[in-house]
Amino acid sequence: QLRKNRGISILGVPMDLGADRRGVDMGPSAIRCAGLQQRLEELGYAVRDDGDLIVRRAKGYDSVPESNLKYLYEITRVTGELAEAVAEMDVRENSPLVLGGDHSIAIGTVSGVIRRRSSLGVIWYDAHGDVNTAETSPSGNIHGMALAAILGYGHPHLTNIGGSGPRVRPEHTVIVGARSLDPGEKRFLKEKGIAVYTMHEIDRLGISRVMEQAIERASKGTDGVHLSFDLDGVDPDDAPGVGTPIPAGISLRESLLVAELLAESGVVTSAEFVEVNPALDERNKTARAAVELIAALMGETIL
Ligand code: HAR
Ligand code: MN
Ligand code: MN
Ligand code: MN
Repeated sequence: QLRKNRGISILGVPMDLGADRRGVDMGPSAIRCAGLQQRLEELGYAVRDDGDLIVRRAKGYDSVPESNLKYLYEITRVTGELAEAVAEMDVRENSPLVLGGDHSIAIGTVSGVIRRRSSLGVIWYDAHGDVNTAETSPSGNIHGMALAAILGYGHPHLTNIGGSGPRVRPEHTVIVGARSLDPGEKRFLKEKGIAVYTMHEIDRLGISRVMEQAIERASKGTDGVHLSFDLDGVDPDDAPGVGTPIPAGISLRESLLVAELLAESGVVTSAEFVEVNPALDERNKTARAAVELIAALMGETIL
């Protein structure tokens, strides 16, 4: 649990290669600038900032021949390192809090977390599904393939990062906030029976009931839940600093309730906040939203 008797280890992954658009590499720095560490210390946590991993700036697309997987080798290397670093954090009894970077880093975070647990649930908070493979991806951008890789689908380079085999089972995987899914992703999600709470379900049921169901599904029969929070799940009016904004999203207000409900449930054991792009932001608004969300997730309440 993300409890006050545990420490928090922050690790930044300044990578934008999976998004193939400059800017998200500045995400960790922007979130730190927005006052993350102090905020968590005020909540009573022992916070350790492990700094950033090193990401090499590529000259061109490095990939296997005949593949549309952009920057496959460097992404594989960095996420492999991330898996090791995260596994090490758990050894020290610290809850991992990873700052992205583009969403491809989730492959590394989850692969590191799973080493210490027999089974993990994942809540994937995102406007997108990120369940493409090389075959279905319209872009070749690996951030759109991260959840598929975690579930064991995709190019072997991606599915074998920091381990092998599926890291998470479809019945323990929940997507919240989806509103932009490619045709191949829709097929994949239906075929695997993954719970997807799109904006339609959120509007019909309300975010509170959606989260009740999401928490139940991700935590039942698992010994931990990972929150993979893509800031583009939040409505672009509240979080404009993201690479692929999709309108009609979850408000910051509802998103804060999501974080508070997760804190109340006590099931979350690790988290990452990704896709903050300061180059597209308005006065660091999106990074500041990320800090608000992280504080709520860690137990901050209004009263
Ligand atoms: N589905 C599209 C693709 O695969 C776009 C998804 C990427 N955007 C993200 N990921 N930020 O959540 O290219
Ligand atoms: Mn994503
Ligand atoms: Mn997204
Ligand atoms: Mn189960």
